[in-house]
Amino acid sequence: MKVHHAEIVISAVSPAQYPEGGLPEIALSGRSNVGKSSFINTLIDRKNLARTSSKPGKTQTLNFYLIENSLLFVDVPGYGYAKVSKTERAKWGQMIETYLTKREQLKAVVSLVDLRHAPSQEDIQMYQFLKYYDIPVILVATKGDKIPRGKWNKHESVIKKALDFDNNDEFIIFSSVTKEGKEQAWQAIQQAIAD
Ligand SMILES: Nc1nc2c(ncn2[C@@H]2O[C@H](COP(=O)(O)OP(=O)(O)OP(=O)(O)O)[C@@H](O)[C@H]2O)c(=O)[nH]1
Ligand SMILES: [Mg+2]
Repeated sequence: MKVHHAEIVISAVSPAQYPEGGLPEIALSGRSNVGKSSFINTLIDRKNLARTSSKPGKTQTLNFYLIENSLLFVDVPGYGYAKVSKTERAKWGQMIETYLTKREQLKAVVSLVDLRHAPSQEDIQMYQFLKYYDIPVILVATKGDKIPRGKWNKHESVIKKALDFDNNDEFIIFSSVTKEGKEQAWQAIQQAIAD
């Protein structure tokens, strides 16, 4: 898909600020630094609309990006950032849980993990949480450019096994550097919106 128009609508801290209009939403979840913002930028062909940084834990709000006036990407703050206080972590958990379980126009969650590593405990929890609530998941394994192609299958197996992956879900190896998996990701997103 070629994106001509993309803009940030709001950085929300509470449900009252979520955009109205009922457009379908696709949320991005994953540990801090896994590449959520880079994924959005790659899909919409922008360098830095969704802010990326070398500083993990930077995205602290739910950031809604309007794409082609037809759908919204919701950049969710990353988990697993050590330097966050317990209180902040609990607040974060509440905000995400409310959004993920109550938002009617949420069509799917793109759950990102790092292709290089076995999933963390939090990655596993997030995936199982989404399965429990029957929220459609698109699993995206990022930073594919950092692993030689010949080893992709092995890494994919490790991730699937740890997550107890449901083979009905989409699994996409992705790279924001080479754009690997970009078209597959768009297809999965459009499918999720159509369902
Ligand atoms: N080599 C490589 N680097 C990547 C890829 N995706 C992201 N990165 C790098 O990883 C770092 C973190 O990327 P972000 O997109 O900011 O990660 P995030 O998940 O949005 O992080 P938070 O907002 O802190 O939760 C940046 O330095 C990116 O350039 C990828 O596919 N390949
Ligand atoms: Mg980010």
